[in-house]
Amino acid sequence: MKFSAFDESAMRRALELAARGLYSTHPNPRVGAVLARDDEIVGEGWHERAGGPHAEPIAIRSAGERARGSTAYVTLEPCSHHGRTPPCVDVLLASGVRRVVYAVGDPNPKVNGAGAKRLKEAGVIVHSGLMSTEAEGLNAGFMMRMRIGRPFVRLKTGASLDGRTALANGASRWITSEASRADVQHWRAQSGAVLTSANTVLADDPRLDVRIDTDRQPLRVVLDRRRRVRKTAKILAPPGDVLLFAAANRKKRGADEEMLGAARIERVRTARSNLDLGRVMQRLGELEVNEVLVECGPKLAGALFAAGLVDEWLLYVAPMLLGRDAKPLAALPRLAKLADAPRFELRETLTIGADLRLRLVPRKD
Ligand code: AOF
Ligand code: ZN
Repeated sequence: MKFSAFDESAMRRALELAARGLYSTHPNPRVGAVLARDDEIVGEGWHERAGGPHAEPIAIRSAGERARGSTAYVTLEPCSHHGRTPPCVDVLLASGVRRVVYAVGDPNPKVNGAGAKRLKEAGVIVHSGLMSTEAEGLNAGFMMRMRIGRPFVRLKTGASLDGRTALANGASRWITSEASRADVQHWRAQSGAVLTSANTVLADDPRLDVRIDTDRQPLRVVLDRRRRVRKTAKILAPPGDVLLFAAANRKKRGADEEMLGAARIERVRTARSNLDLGRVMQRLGELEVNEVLVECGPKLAGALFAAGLVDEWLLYVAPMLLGRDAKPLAALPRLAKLADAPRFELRETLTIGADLRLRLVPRKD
């Protein structure tokens, strides 16, 4: 066995440290590092924000002279490139670390194995794969963006026991309890962008901002194919940037940047008279969004499921009934047979205030 019980506990600690950057490292990954000698932790560090130091140099500095001959536990493969900061590999080598254990490789094309290679070439013992599932989970968005160019998409919906999300007249606010709405704040805070549709903006006029104590607001994104959102919509008000996606129009194509108040408008092509959701997500990837939280009604939810663009689904269930005239969770084409029904794996259930929160992932088979 490559890893001892101490290795595991040190990596667990590094993951704990990495998680401190949950709301702040965007667009960088959350990374933690621990230095240990003779099964004793002698240094700790975590990456707080892009532009600031990486986890490894902080841990090395906190260990001082004790870094020499130590083992470094890092939740991500140490970087080998000159970015906003110098390569961590150089810092590790200069410090005299003897062994490096990392959880997962860094899929950033600028690193992608080169960090591990340089350490090995310099004679450092390198082991990887310890607690890789946990480390992947912490940076699911960064990993996905680096690998396939688009962000990790998390859909959030609130529904009644009978799976209804809004009355027929559109009224949908306050179905779930205040505790659930407070919980949603944490998911927004860890997202690079929060996305909704013009339908939701017109029906609910949400702000979709973060109101817990963080100094970063996610980009707010509205899919507004037909430019129905007005300047007075609350989502356009500060704080934070707003981006509207509208249908590409062949006629007027000026060089001028289109704006709606302070919000920027970008044009994307349509696919079967809806905005091409794959394109939208790819564009958000280009804008360095790692995680998108989608808060929307049945139409967009259905389209995202149909496009295979939901990576995780947070479903808050309120103990109430809304009846069959109320709106469903997702507008899907009529199913001819049960075998065609989209199915999910239940990853977690949690009681939140008076509600139940389900965390689901689409079943791939
Ligand atoms: C590490 N340790 O703590 C982090 C790493 O612009 P920079 O210089 O901050 O570089 C960002 C890239 O470095 C990021 O895309 C990812 O590949 C890696 N992040 N690497 O060894 C860290 N945050
Ligand atoms: Zn680094």
